[in-house]
Amino acid sequence: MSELVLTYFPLRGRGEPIRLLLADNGASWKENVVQFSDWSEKSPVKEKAVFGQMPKFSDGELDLYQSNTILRYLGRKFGVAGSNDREIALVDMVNDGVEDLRQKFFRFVFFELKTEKGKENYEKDLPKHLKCFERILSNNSNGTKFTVGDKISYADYNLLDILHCHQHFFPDCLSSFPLLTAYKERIESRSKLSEYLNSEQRSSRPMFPNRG
Ligand code: GSN
Repeated sequence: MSELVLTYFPLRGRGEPIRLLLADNGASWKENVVQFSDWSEKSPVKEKAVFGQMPKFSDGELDLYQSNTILRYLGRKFGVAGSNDREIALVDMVNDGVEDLRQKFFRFVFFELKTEKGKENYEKDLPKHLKCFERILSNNSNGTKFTVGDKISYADYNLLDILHCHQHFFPDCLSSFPLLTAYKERIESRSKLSEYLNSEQRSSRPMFPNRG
């Protein structure tokens, strides 16, 4: 297998769902860490980036940007992108739903979190979004498996990460969602994933710059 390299800031951020996928599927990858001080309009790594942003993921000669493109690529590479046309479409749909929530979450972290009122409003609105994922789970084997079908998919790694992000700020946010709570615990206890989640490299990587 060719060398897999994730180029990103020293953060979980948009790199983390990719790492969860790689870890759970037993892949070895290299971390190419770009420090914030080395990132500017003039830096070669930014100039070369197709959209001027990271993460970048390299599989041998192939360089990919856009975190969801990378997830879909790795999903296909490791056989975790849905098993037929129906599942492939549903996995894509769930992943787009996670992306919508991630964008709301970024706005929260970078703007709304600055005021008590902003934080309160976000917390009040959050169950409306989490409920959508609870319902997705209940519609697939009564919530006993994954978001789609019988097998984990790249959308599940992305969802697990966005749940972690929310629990960081709102530790009880899943308390009224029994299926999401059990789903999260089930995924976290998968052996390779649990090894990664408990690793030093993971716990030493902050979720966001200067925000813990
Ligand atoms: O999903 C993606 O990879 C893109 N749609 C967004 C990538 C992105 O926003 N990258 C940020 C870091 S992660 N998030 O906040 C980034 O490279 N920021 C530095 C910059 O100069 O824009």
